[in-house]
Amino acid sequence: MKLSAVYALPGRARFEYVLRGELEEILEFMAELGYDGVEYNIPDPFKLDFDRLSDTTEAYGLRVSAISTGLAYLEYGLSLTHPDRDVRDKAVEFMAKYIELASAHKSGVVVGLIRGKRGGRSVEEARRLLVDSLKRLRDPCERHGVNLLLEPLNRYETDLVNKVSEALSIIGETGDWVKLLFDTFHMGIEERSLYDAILHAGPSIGHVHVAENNRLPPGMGSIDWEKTVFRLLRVGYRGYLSLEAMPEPSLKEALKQTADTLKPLVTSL
Ligand SMILES: [Mn+2]
Repeated sequence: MKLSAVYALPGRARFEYVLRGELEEILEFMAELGYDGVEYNIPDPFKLDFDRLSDTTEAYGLRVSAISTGLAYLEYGLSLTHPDRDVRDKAVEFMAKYIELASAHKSGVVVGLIRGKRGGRSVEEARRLLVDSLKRLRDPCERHGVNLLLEPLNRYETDLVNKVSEALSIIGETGDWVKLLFDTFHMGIEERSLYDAILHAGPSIGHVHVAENNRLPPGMGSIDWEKTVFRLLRVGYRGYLSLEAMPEPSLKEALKQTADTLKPLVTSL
């Protein structure tokens, strides 16, 4: 397994659980701590010199671990289940562009907040729109060798796909080019047991976000990380553990705390 952290590219939307700041300074520090990759949360994939971003990342010996898309939802209100067909089309267009960018490092593209919310509609209706929009992305995914990463989120952030079982049922309809993104913070809220939920998700897990039960960096809460990592290994997961937590007590300490907690586990087990 490899270590990564989510970095948000500049934008207007507030999203507290990511790294922000001078990119090269952060990349240099991550490289020193033994991180392997960085996950970029990109507000607008059309307004970005991704080649340059990718070159800068590689210059520090890091890879792009994933591309996350929550800022496109927060800044532009784009969602794959929006009641307005034009907005859904725009969201699909954004996703296709993210997929193209992700092809450079064969990293997955996250379907988190951009899935949208039910907002008074039936589960069936919102779920059908989600499956339809995801299916429209199958071609670009296959063409670029990229997976989508469907992330169950806790009930306070969305009312559409909160649990592992719900994500697995969607994946059952789309096919396994859609993988499950397992976020330890969200699953600690939604599942009876975070650790058993890893076994339930099994080989569908395509990416992992790490944060404590209190959304602080690993080592500053009550999650048993040895058990978490062991369970992930048991289901055959070999991908990234990507930090998505409140950068406290400071950004650098959050990165160090995470590396100190997880690096010994991923290298020894
Ligand atoms: Mn997450």
